[in-house]
Amino acid sequence: MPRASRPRLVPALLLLALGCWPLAAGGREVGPIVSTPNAPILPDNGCLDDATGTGQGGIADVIVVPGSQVFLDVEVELAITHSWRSDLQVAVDYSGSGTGPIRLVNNHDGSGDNYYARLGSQATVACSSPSACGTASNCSLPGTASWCSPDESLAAIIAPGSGVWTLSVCDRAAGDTGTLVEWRLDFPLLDPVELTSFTVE
Ligand SMILES: [Ca+2]
Ligand SMILES: [Ca+2]
Repeated sequence: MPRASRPRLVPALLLLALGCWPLAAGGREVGPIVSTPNAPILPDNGCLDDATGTGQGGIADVIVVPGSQVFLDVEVELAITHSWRSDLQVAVDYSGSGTGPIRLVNNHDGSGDNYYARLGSQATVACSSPSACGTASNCSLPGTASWCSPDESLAAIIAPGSGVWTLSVCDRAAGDTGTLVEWRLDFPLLDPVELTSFTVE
């Protein structure tokens, strides 16, 4: 799967200043860390007027990343079956950040089935785009997940890593339902960190 590459100096320097460093190095990727709840997204039309799309009123599932790991980036992969994709509202919340829930998906496409996508801040195509999950023909089959950017950027999480990650999914309209089959966290490495010369006094 293609990846845009771009050094992110500011987070790297921030991590240095905090005395931490991503455990992974040398071009590897950490993950995926997988949860397979295989749970129905209940209830139908159950977002409880959740206009912000943070999954309120649906189901929640948790991944706990152990240890004291800190990374530069995070991606969330979704495997959801549904008979009317635009019913879905999805958000992720990380205990280690002060951002609150980050809205990943809200009202993408119309009647298209299912939602298979890998959501990352480095992707240049929005998941709501017709070339990603915005048409009935894309984003619908296992193993063909689009790599695309969510509604709100995961880059808001400055130092993703260890802690509790909660995915919330709800269904915002009556008539069709679905199931959260699986979701994954990935901590991809960006380009090798480029450090320009600087002095510490
Ligand atoms: Ca449909
Ligand atoms: Ca529905």
